[in-house]
Amino acid sequence: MEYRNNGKITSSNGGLYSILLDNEGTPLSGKTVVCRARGVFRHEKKSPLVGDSVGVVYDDSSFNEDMIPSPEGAGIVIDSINERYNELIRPPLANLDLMFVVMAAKRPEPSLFTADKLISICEFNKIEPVIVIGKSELDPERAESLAEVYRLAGFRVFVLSCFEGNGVEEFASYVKSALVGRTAAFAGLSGVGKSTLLNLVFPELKLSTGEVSRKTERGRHTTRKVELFQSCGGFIADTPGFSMLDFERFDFFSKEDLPETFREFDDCIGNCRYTKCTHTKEEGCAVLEKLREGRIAPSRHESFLALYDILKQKHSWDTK
Ligand SMILES: Nc1nc2c(ncn2[C@@H]2O[C@H](COP(=O)(O)OP(=O)(O)OP(=O)(O)O)[C@@H](O)[C@H]2O)c(=O)[nH]1
Ligand SMILES: [Mg+2]
Ligand SMILES: [Zn+2]
Repeated sequence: MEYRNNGKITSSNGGLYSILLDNEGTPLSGKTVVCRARGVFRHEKKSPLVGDSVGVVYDDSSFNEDMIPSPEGAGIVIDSINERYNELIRPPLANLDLMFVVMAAKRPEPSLFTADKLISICEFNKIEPVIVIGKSELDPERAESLAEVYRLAGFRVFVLSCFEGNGVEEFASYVKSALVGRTAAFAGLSGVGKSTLLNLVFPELKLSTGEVSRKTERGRHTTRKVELFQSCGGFIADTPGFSMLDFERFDFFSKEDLPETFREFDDCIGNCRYTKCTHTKEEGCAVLEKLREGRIAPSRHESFLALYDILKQKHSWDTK
């Protein structure tokens, strides 16, 4: 007999996907199966992503008499991918609602540009960014000044230290309530402490954590793959930390879309002297005025300029 069941992809490994099947009353409902996708997805260049909601087809040969699914997915296949409401290239995830953008006060040195780029990508994709400044005990003043940059822009910000524990409880209760019915991910540079923090909030995960090199002060890419865990009525993902380099290499949206991904520009848009104002250097620009008044953090506007430059070049390649 053939069965059809929907589910969510929680991890992928060399073309094999782990899928948590929804409760739909088929023999394997509620269980995690491992399987491949139909070849047609390869031709369509639309491979399944972690976070995808998919339709799975299987038959009686796919499980034994104890209802244990076949480990390598014999007889089970991903038959359809439901429409995504968003998808990210890095971290590779679909259908994300919430992103914890994690930075360390120190070790590794925070990269505001990387954080701001990640935030813009989230905003463009309607993913709510929440800012986490970790390792605060290493430099409490720096942690506070970073937090101020993002509070000023209107984000929810948590300052915490996994080592000393301050701020962790408040963060844990926020995560647990925010997760209900949603999918969230932790992202940031390698070594900022994403897996360490996830282990504190969800001790049952027992994720591996790594060191930060003393010499380069960079993380060692301990987390190697994106994996979703079910908790508090939702899903949470740990992701591999990126290095600054690999994060710079992909393009995202057009420069015309950039201003709306800076939420502190919202009340300025439409109030500039020129309707085609780029908010980079024009006279009578409402964004630049708000910046001068100290109501936009200088680092945020610098990131805007840097992203604008990248997107401008992208446009000239596209039209060549
Ligand atoms: N000083 C200090 N170190 C911390 C804190 N939290 C985590 N660390 C350390 O930072 C290092 C990196 O932590 P991980 O949790 O592996 O970092 P990650 O962001 O998951 O790194 P990747 O998996 O490589 O992306 C480890 O040595 C942790 O012990 C903290 O609050 N303070
Ligand atoms: Mg990790
Ligand atoms: Zn302007």
